[in-house]
Amino acid sequence: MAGNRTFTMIKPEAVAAGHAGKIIDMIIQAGFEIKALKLTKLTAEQAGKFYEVHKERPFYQELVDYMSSGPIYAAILEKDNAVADFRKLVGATDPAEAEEGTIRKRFAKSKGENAVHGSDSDENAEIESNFHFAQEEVLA
Ligand code: IDP
Ligand code: MG
Repeated sequence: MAGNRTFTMIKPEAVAAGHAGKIIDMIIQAGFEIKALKLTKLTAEQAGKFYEVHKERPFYQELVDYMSSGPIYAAILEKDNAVADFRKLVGATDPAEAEEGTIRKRFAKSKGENAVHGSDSDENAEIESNFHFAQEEVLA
């Protein structure tokens, strides 16, 4: 992926609240190009696998229940320096600590229900993209 793509999900509470369109607009206005996009709903098993790295954390079960509680959007985004620039646009995990102008500052409800996911490395962006998308669903 050469460092120019990242993976995101618009999480269940943000979709349920009708914020998906506004969040996608913020992403596009920030200079990201959408290379793949789908509306889907994770099973508890899929959510558990996606967040397996957090298995030992105390909030793991809560996170799995939450992420499988309703529809999400999954997307692959392209931009120079995509992973770092998108984390900047997303803001801190806890919206109380997120900067003005970030997606989480504007839309997150809590540290758990925090509106969006953003990959934390090029390697994980690729793994997470492949988790959600088949090759033919992704633009070149
Ligand atoms: P990140 O999404 O900012 O990278 P991570 O530490 O990777 O944050 O945590 C993954 C997700 O787990 C968070 O986005 C959030 O939904 C949930 N989470 C993280 N910390 C807590 C917590 O203390 N309580 C409840 N949920 C949490
Ligand atoms: Mg993370």
